[in-house]
Amino acid sequence: MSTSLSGIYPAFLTPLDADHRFVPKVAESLLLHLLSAGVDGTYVAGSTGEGMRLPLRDRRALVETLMPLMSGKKLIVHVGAPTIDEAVLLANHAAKHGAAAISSLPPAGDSLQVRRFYETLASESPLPLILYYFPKVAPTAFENSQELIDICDLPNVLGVKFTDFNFYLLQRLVKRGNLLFNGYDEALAAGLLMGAQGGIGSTYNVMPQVYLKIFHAALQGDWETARIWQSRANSVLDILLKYPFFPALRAVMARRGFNCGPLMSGQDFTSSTQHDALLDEMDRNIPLEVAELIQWHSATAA
Ligand code: MN9
Repeated sequence: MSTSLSGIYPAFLTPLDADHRFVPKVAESLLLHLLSAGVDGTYVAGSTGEGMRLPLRDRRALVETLMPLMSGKKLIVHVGAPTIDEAVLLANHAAKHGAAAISSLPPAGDSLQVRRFYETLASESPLPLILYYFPKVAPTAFENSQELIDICDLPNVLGVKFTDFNFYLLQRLVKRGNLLFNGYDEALAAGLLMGAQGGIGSTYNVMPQVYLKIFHAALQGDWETARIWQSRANSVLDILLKYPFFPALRAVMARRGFNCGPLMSGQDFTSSTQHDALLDEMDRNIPLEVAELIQWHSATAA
């Protein structure tokens, strides 16, 4: 039912200037870079893209900027917002501009409010809805897995962006016919092994080619190759996760030529020393195979 949206989707970083204004030019060049690496599309304005913190105007501008460049690849738009009305508005906007699907984090509140929110969004959205299961960030959204399964059964719910390590639950959802996107980059290979049809991740911005290797190996049932590339990806994640994570992502992308600016949240390194230490550690410890594949050039190399 749902394989047309399978594949590798970077959780797009929203480029901002020093005044937190959206910078379309950088967004365009980042998108073209990711598409030329071979990704299947991109997922915008989610947790990585800080959709919930962006003004609606910029969330619309993001879609309008990227959509004309997608050349057949899929745009998934996170429309999660403080009110259901805003989410529905964004869903309609995404549909009007040719996005492939919408997605939303659960709203704050108890599981009844979550069900009502998803019910309304699914029924009012012209585009299919991808739920966002992220218990670490929304621990009270579902009281048990049955509640998640029941929402998956609603009309117009296509699948789940699954950011958790409970692969048993992931597989149960796959078996019911839902499209599952693995959410933790650290475990893409494991998610694919258990039946996920793709992945959405923040560090796909940094090394899309590595996640594509994992995905293509998995498609061929070559789990040994998938495991090896996952292990290499995780050596990079080991570095990034030692630092404030979203600032680290932005620093690494800036080094790659995509200056995404500050975060809406204001989160930053504790000092410029910490920033420099991250890049230095990347230069020293990024696995050779990854450096070669993504063309990571160390600052000190000739
Ligand atoms: O769901 C992402 N989650 C967030 C996707 O960004 C909050 C992941 O890609 C993680 O950032 C990544 C690092 O833990 O796996």
